[in-house]
Amino acid sequence: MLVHRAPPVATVTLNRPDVLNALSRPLMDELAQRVAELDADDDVLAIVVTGSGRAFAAGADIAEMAGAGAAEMLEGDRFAAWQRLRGTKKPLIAAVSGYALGGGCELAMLCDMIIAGEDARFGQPEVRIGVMPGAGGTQLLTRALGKWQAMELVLTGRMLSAREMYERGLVTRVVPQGLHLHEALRLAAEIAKQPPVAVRLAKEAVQKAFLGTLEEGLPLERKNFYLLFATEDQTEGMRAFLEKRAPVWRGK
Ligand code: CO8
Repeated sequence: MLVHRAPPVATVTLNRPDVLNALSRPLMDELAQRVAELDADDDVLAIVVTGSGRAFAAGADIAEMAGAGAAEMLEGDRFAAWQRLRGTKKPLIAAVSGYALGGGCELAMLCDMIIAGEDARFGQPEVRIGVMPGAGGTQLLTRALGKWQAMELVLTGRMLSAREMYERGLVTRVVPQGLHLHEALRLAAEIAKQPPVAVRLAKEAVQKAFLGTLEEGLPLERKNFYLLFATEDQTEGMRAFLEKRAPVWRGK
């Protein structure tokens, strides 16, 4: 794993190109650890996750899982790293080129935004190797695409292009091949210019809209909205607007 810290942005690069960045357990544990460190780093305000070589990630490491039994899979708590990543408070941006399959597609979907090169291919091919998605694929893809389109992808294992996924709402933006990281970093820098507490609470509210009900989401949105009136950045942001000048954020 390569970590490039360039405050206010950091990039984490999956670096097993020989196996298309297959998400082995050590790789996922390291990814969760590195992202947690960046999440706790006051100087980093947005995190980009990307792949290397021909893939973002071609899924969980099949060689590692092939001989496992059900009890071993259950006891192994392989999803702890995924759960830890889901708790990331700062914006996570997936910069996808090449294959984002199985766990790779799920990792991209775990991120808050997905920037994809024209060459990106998304899919949940697990059914073709006798299993099914296990790190959120059936749930997240269904919420993103709707039942009828998600069902086709999950039951056939078909891949869709970046543009097809953009049209279906899963991809934030498609860019020419080779520019995915550049565009993701540009987006990360743009977000990093915003007041960080507002970004954090707004991310939490959008996540709630995606994962919870309207009854849960509306009160959380209101609570976070009120909470921001306790920040210096709210005072500064509104004052700067009225004084027709650029705000200077303090991050509190
Ligand atoms: N795991 C392990 N090794 C892999 C994986 C993988 N997922 N994908 C590719 N590789 C390896 C290949 O074995 C090959 O290694 P070698 O050179 O030693 O033979 C190398 O990467 C290059 O791959 P290919 O030669 O196959 O390259 P192609 O261009 O011919 O094909 C494909 C590219 C179409 C992407 C093909 O590699 C492929 O189908 N890969 C597997 C895709 C897949 O089935 N993914 C789903 C895996 S299961 C999963 O993700 C479940 C997630 C559940 C949550 C995780 C919790 C544990």
